[in-house]
Amino acid sequence: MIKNCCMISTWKMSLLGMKRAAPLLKRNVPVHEAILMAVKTVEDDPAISSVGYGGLPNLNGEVELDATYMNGDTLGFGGVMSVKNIKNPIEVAFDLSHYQRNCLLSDIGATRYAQSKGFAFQNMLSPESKKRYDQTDKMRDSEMLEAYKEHDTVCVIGMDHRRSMACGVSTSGLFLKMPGRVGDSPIIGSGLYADSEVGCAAATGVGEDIMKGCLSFSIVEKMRNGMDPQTACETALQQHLQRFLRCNHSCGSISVIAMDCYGNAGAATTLSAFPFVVTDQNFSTQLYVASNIGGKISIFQPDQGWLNSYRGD
Ligand code: SD4
Repeated sequence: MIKNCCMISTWKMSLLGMKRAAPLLKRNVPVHEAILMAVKTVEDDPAISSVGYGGLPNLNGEVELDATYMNGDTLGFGGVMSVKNIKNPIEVAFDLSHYQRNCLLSDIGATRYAQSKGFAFQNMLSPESKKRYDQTDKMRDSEMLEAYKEHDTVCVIGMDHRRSMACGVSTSGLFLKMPGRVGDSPIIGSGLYADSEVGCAAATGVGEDIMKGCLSFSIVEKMRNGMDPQTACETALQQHLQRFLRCNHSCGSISVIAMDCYGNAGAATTLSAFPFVVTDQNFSTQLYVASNIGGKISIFQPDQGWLNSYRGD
């Protein structure tokens, strides 16, 4: 378990955004500002091929995005699903989290809402994402779709000086997904859950398999019942995998992160390497790796040799 944290996020690709968000928390801004900064930095980076601009195209060659925000004080949440040209879906999700009704919008309804509120639009298909689409065989078995190798959805959990907690998630979902397919990321309880009285959890990987266990809610409930975040992440994932085994169903890759309201953080994964980022209460931001070898999870800080050999984002 990692102690004295104020933010945790998925994948190495979130490092720059987390480094930009840390000084905001140091200046005692509300937690949403730090989360939006971290997620938007990932959404705007064309080199990151699984979130926002330059994300992974669907079967029709369009970048179709999902994003959610959950406020742990009010349990308010907002999300957009299957949106195509919204520049920063996380901003729209945050905006929607202020409403009690009509807060999870899809496709054309979400687009019209974003237009009416003046959010920025752009074509999210970068030259690189188009090239990746053009060069990939589209005839693969859709039942075999996996999370993109070594990078995926950005999930950011934060806690501010008032101990308000929140979580933001943004993704382009599975590469070559069916148009209209929605994964776990915009679904509270599955892709994320936030409760400032307890803590937050978030998930990345194959959304259909994450949703079958409502994994983020499952982790938060385990923390509510007294487990520390590391044990809660490992136990929820392990119980979920055992359940898959009992129905002879293979489970896609899944990684989870969590932080409790005391600033303790944890992570678990089905992968041999799942990098994640932690900002501590001195506002120093560090990369960690969760590793699953034969069902045993270890957490370590990677050295230069590990970083040199890591091929993911
Ligand atoms: C989803 N968990 O849509 C997300 C992200 C993902 O490859 O699958 N990325 O299922």
